[in-house]
Amino acid sequence: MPSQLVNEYFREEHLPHIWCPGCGHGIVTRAIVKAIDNLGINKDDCCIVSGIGCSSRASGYLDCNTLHTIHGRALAFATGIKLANPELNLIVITGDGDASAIGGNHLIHAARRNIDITTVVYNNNTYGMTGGQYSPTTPTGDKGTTAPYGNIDMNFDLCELAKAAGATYVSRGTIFTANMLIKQIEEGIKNKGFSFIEALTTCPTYYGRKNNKGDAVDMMTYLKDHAINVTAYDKLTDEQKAGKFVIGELHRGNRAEYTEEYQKIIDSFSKEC
Ligand SMILES: Cc1ncc(C[n+]2csc(CCOP(=O)(O)OP(=O)(O)O)c2C)c(N)n1
Ligand code: SF4
Repeated sequence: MPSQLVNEYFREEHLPHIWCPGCGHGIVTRAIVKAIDNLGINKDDCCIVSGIGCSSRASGYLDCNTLHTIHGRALAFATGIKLANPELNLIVITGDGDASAIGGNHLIHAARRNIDITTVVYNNNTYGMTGGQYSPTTPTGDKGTTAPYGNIDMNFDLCELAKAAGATYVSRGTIFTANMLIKQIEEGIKNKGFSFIEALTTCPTYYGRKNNKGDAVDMMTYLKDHAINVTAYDKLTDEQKAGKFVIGELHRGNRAEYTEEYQKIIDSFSKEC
């Protein structure tokens, strides 16, 4: 990352970061910083809120208004901040466990309300921070410390979940397609409503090691070889889609945004008084 971006957006006194060599979380964090910078948003007009996990540590490194909250609750905190100060650009940083296990209900309801928050899920298919337990996005059959014989649960498609719950911008990117990920986060920030970006990332230390995925480079190569852009993906047969996953912009909706609807109620009372 250019030193100008590091100087401007990172709290150098909080570095070095805790991430393992080869962890993909730094690439996602860089994409968020680049998106804010490209959009020309003043960092003091941004509020970054995270839960708990390796990914959620990112909020502490960034020199915006930041809150490192409790496991699964980042969206609940972010909702309160956004309602109190609708002018702020709210960005939530969360892991797949944080967002879709303990925080699953908050995710569903933030999407349902279409509140103007951009959520970036660092999906490494595992609970990294606590040692590689399986999460709701661990593929069926894959191993975790809590699934030593293979996970028998069906894994969530987080983008389908966000879309069904009411998000008005949904996209999936990877740490390999880093420039595309920056653009996706930019689009998410620009969308006036709930934006959901699933960033597929890597945990070589736990998920990779437990599932014989090779080293960090092998895991990135896997993302490169199996990701197909949505325009090409839609033309494939079901057989051709097997083993691949779709990336790109997956959904856009057009609904009233929550803080604006809330403001209308406040305004109607002030007229009465
Ligand atoms: C209420 C509560 N339950 C459990 C934990 C333990 N815990 C901390 S981080 C974490 C999982 C984080 O996984 P994920 O959100 O996928 O992020 P990653 O570490 O993989 O980036 C868990 C279970 C906690 N801190 N608080
Ligand atoms: S444990 Fe996994 S997710 Fe956590 S820093 Fe290490 S590689 Fe990244």
